[in-house]
Amino acid sequence: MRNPLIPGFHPDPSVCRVGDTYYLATSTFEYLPGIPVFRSTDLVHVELIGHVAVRDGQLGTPGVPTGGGTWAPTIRHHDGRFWLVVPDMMGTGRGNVLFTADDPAGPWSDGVVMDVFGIDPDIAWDADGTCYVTMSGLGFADDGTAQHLGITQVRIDPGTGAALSEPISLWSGTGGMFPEAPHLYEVDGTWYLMIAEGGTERGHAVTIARGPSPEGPFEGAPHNPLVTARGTDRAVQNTGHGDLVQRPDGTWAMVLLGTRPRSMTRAFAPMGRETFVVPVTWEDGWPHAEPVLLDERHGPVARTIAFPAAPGAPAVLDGFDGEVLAVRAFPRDVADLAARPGWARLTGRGAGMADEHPVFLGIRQCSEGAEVTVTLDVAAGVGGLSMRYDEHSHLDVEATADLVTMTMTARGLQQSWARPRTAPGGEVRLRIVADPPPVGQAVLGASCDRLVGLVEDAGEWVELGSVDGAFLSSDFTESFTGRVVGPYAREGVVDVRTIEYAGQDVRR
Ligand code: 6LW
Repeated sequence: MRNPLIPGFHPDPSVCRVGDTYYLATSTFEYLPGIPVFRSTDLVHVELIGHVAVRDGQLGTPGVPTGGGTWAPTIRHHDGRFWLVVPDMMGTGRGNVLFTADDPAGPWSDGVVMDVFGIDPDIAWDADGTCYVTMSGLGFADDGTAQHLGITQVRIDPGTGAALSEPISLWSGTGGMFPEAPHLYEVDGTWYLMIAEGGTERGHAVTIARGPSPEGPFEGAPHNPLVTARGTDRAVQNTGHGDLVQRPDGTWAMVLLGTRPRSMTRAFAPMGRETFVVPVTWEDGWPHAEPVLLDERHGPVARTIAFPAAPGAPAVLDGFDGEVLAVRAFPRDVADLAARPGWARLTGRGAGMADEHPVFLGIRQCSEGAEVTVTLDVAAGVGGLSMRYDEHSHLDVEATADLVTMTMTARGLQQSWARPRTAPGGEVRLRIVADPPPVGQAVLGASCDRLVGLVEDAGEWVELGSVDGAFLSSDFTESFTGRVVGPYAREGVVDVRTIEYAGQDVRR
C-alpha cells in the first residue's frame, strides 16, 4: 500500500464505505474550512471532495485556542445518509457535534450538539436502531480539573443529540495512557471496540476488544497492541488512532495516523500527524494489522494555487481551492478575490503571523522535501510567506518594496536576517525550501531538516538565511497540527498572485 495515504497534516482519520467508494474525514483544529472529506475507490488514491464545515456557526472555530477546535471525527453511512460526529473543543467550541449529509461532498447540516461529555466520539447503531455514542470520557475532579474517565458510552437520539442513558464505562485498553479514539463495529454478530492508547506521541498504539453486545462486556485481544511503532526505529512513528473498513471483496484495512520523523533518534516530525493505511487480516475472530511501512513512494508533487481557484481545483469553496486554509476564519474572511482580478487581496492588521487571527492563507506541507513560492505585490503593504505551526512558532520571509527580512519565531525565541532588494518594486517572489532528509536518515541531531528562506532579486534566487526545521515540528511545538505554508499580510494591502508547491519524498 502506498503511504502516507493522505500526506501532510491529516490526523485522526475515520473511514466508511458505500458500495465501491470509501469516504474519509480528518481533523482540522483551528483551521477552516473544517473537516475535509475525501473519496477513494482503492485506498491508494484519494480525492478531496469537500468539507463538513463551510458556513459560519457550524463550528465555534473563530474563538478556539491553539490546540482546540475540531478534533477526531467519526464518519459513518447509515440509513441512506452520512453521519459525522466530532468534538469542537475549548473556547467557543460547541462541544460534540453531530452533522448529517445526503452527499458527503456537502452540504452538511448545521449540526446538533450531543448531550455527551468527552472527546473522540464514535457513532454506531445496533440492529434495533439504538444509537450509541462511544467516546473518551471526561469528567471533573472536585477541584475542577478535567479527568479522563476511560472509554464511556451513552445512548442518544440521533435526531436531537439528547442523551437517552447515563454514561457507562467500557473496556479502556491495556494500561496505556489516554484511552481514546474508540470505534465500534459489529462483525458477524460480535461487537468489536477498537481504541487508541499510549498518547498520540511515540507510545501510541491501537488496541482492540470484543464482546457480545455494543455495551460489552468486552474482552481484550490476546495479541494487543494491534498496531504500534513504539520501541522501534521504523520510519513511521506515533502509529495509532485507527478506523477499520471492509473492502468490497471482503478483506479489511485500517486507516490510522502516524508521523514521519527525522533524524537517527526519530526526534521530530516536520509535517505532524498524517493519514496512513495498512492491510488487516482475521484469525480466530480477531483482526491482525501489519506495521506501517513506507515501501511505496508518492511521486513528486507540483501544484499551483491560483486566485480564484483554477478550473479542476479540488473542492472549490467561495472561489478558493479546497486545499487552502485560514486560521480561525474561512479563506473568504481573510482574502478578497474581487478587488483585483486574478489576485487575492490581503489587508494586514499590524501583528503579522504572531496574531491569533493572522491575515494568512496556507496549504499543508505534504512531502518531505518542499519548495513553496509565492508571487506577491507589496507596493501598498508589508507581507510575505510564512510556514507556521501556530502564532508562537513560524518562519516568515517578509518583503516591503525595498527590503526583505526572514524571521524565525520559535516559542519566544526570535532571530532575523535582513537584506535590501537590489531591484526594488511592488512585485516580489519569495520562497521557503524544506530540504528533504538525507537518504537513510543517518544523521544525528540538528540540521537534517534545513529550512531556507529566499527572495528572487534581479532574476536570481538569493538565500536570506537558514534554520533547523526541528523548530517547526509537531514535537517542538507540541502541536496537534502540522506545517501550513502560504502568504500573509502584516500591514496595508498585499496582493497574492499564486502559491506554487513543488515537493518530493526521499528514497529510503
Ligand atoms: C485526538 C486524540 C488524539 O482527539 O489526539 O491521536 C487528539 N489522538 O484521539 C487530537 O488529534
